[in-house]
Amino acid sequence: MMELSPKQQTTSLIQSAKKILLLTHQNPDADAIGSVLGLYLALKKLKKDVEAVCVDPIPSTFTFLPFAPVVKTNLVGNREFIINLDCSRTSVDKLGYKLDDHTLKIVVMPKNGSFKKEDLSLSFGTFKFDLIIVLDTPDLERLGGLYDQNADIFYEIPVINIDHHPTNTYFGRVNLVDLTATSTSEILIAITEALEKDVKIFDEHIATCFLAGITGDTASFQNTNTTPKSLTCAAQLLASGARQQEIIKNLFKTKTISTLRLWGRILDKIKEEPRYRFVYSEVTKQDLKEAGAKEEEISGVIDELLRSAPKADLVLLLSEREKGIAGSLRAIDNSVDCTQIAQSLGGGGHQAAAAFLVVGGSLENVREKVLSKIKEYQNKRLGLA
Ligand SMILES: [Mn+2]
Repeated sequence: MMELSPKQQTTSLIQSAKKILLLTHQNPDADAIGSVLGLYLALKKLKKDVEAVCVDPIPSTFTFLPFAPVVKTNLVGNREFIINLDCSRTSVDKLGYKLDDHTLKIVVMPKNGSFKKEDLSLSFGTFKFDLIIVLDTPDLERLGGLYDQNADIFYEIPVINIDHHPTNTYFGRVNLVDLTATSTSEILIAITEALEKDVKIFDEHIATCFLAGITGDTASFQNTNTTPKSLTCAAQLLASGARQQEIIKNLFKTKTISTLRLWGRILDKIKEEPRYRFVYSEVTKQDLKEAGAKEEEISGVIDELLRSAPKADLVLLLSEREKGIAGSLRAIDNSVDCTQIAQSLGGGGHQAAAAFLVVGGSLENVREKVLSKIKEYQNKRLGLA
């Protein structure tokens, strides 16, 4: 028998599963949310029990997506814990429980004789889920603690890993990783079609979710990762009723006053490194506070404005976050590989767009380190020195 391809394995695992858990990465982007919601809706049409979890709440830019509130921020009660009491020698007269500080005391009164410690045993019930699908997530750490807190379910339940990041670690039992796809949403179109046998699945909501993912990851078909296939996929989604204008409006055209204020600050701080052909800017916690903006409002500025900097091969945006100093890199010139710089700083991503997070260290220190990494990279690439 021929071995099944990852795509065939994915559809057959989905077909036989009853309760499916969908997960995506922390700090979710349009593709993370679009792929989770699109697949959630598709699986619902197949009458599956589905839960969707992302540790961070959906940024307000994406809450227009259909059924956005179904995505929860935590995973609760994935397995029963069972306390067994052997009653073959002693029978139970009364049973009660009380909560004593943080200890649950289960109180059993025997009918005759007494219970022994050996009569007691502990076990686990079955898992609430029989399949986990991780979307748009290069490694399990990017689930932001969901893996650490629930490691047992990742060992016992089959995991399907669907992604397009070149840094993917192939952590799944099935790994449907397509580096040529613009987005995870694009990969899911073929999966949804394969599942669409007896039941019609595609509708305007699912098409809208997947098109939002493709639109987000290609910056509305501007990025160098835009392929003929992605345009064909987008055409197909539009034909299925995807609400493209609504996507564009929410992803790119709707800005709150706080976002505009914040972007003003970032644009005001642009610095040029003409010799090394890059521009950069930064945003501090103070900027956020004074603009009345949230961390999630930072991200769009690099794609929408900084990338238009002339005579630059790449752009960098540093931001002071709760967790550390975050950096985003974008290639303006096709031959720049942002992953190389991001990886040297502990991050990852794609050729055209990559990111990293430096924990510990002031903005000044991190800036100095990052700038020297970029200069080193450009030195080699352009043969300066
Ligand atoms: Mn993606």
